[in-house]
Amino acid sequence: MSHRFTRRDFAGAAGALAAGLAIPTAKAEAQTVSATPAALANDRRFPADFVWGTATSAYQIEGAVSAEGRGPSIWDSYSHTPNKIRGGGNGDHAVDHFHRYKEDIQLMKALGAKAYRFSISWSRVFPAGVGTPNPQGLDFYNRLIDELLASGIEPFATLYHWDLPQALQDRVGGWASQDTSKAFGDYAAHVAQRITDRVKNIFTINECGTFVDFGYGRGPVELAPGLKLPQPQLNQVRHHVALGHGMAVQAIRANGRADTRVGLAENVASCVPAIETPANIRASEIATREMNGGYMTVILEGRYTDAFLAYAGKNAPSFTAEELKIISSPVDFVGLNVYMPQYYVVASGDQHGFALVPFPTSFPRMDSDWLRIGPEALYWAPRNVAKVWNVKQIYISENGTSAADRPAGDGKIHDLDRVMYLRNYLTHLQRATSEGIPVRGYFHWSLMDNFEWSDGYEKRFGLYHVDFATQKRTPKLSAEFYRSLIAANAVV
Ligand code: GBH
Repeated sequence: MSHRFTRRDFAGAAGALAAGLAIPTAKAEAQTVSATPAALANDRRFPADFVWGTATSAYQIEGAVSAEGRGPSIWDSYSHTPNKIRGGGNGDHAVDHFHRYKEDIQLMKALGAKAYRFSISWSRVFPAGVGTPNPQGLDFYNRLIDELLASGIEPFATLYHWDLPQALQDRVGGWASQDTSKAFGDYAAHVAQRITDRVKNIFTINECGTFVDFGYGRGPVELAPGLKLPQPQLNQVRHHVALGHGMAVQAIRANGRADTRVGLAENVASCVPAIETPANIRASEIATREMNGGYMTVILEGRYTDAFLAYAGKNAPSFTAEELKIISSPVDFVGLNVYMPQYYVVASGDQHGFALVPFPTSFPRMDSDWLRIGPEALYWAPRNVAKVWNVKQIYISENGTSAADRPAGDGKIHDLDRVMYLRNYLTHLQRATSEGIPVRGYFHWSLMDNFEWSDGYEKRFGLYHVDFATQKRTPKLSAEFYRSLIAANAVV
């Protein structure tokens, strides 16, 4: 029997709102999966050994910025500079993960997640970036790693998620100098010696493309250090970051256990065919290579493309053949951070072989202005990376969304928009794995709400809501969705 809404229902609801009464909402439990038909679940299943996890980064969650000998990073200075961060927040306390890591590991366990991607704060390990290590620095990560393993959760460590030691910024201009690439290699060697007995998967750098462009190219307000370098210097920074990645790969190989696997986590410019015609699909492959020329292409091919160098012209970075060899040291896997389609692509008869279609202003977005909704990016990003570079092991190292999460009258967070986003994106990821595209795992960004860089605490990306005043963690509806999905190993 169906209930037809009448004018009176709407009038009643409006009246209740006007009177300030809460309209009863369904309990979160009742809104989630009851029984997924077996046939449907089979069609929508992921590979049996697919790795489901969550992701975070050090400065965004840890707090405890002066604890146990940690040195300052560029994010401490940047976030304490007036007018850089929405709402004036900083990571001094963040979500206090430094002290609450055990509780947070229980949150992962409750999801049934089997992997966790976290980052190590360089300035905890080397307070001045180089020189004398602070032995207490790695103690925290050792405790975290041991607790994860005891809970049946595989640790995936990222060595650099944007929190450069301030001393390196002050002394050599950060990534503007090759000294920082070398220092990063030394830090990677030090960490590899000490954690690879237990950590088998290491990401070198998180999103070269993002922190270089937004930290060194678009200042004064975007990301630390908040610079706006002229093009030639900016291209040189790019090259030094790619070089730092390569030096770290070599350092990890030389200093870690033989079974250590190394990769990077890049916010790949995902190029999606506007309409799936063979010509547009081919164009999206060409675009993938060209639009990722600064990092993915040089890292996976050992050369800057002709178009990249022609476009840069006299602003091109200076580099040697030896450096290109280091940059392209073989990786074991590629991590892709995929939030949205970066470009919609069509075929073109000109010398580029592709054209970018402009986004209409009405293109839908999530709670962050930049976060365009295009679920098919989670198919096309890994599909094109596997196709263009013959990559054999891919992880989705980040995917997720902000949402305007507010606890309802019943204290629950009914983030239907995040559930909608995830259901659709993961449907496209499942399309990829069902076609044999080698995606091995997925890390949801993020485990819990945290310090969202220049958006401060005003954008929430977590599966768990955090009350920033009390540090209380509460599962959102999306946590329940993700738990069900992991349990079914299928889109539910
Ligand atoms: C990731 O970057 C980060 O790795 C992670 O730390 C972060 O918390 C998460 O995403 C959520 O943002 O305003 O149009 O100029 C995501 C990629 C690229 C998103 C740059 C924000 C700014 C775009 N980011 N972008 S715009």
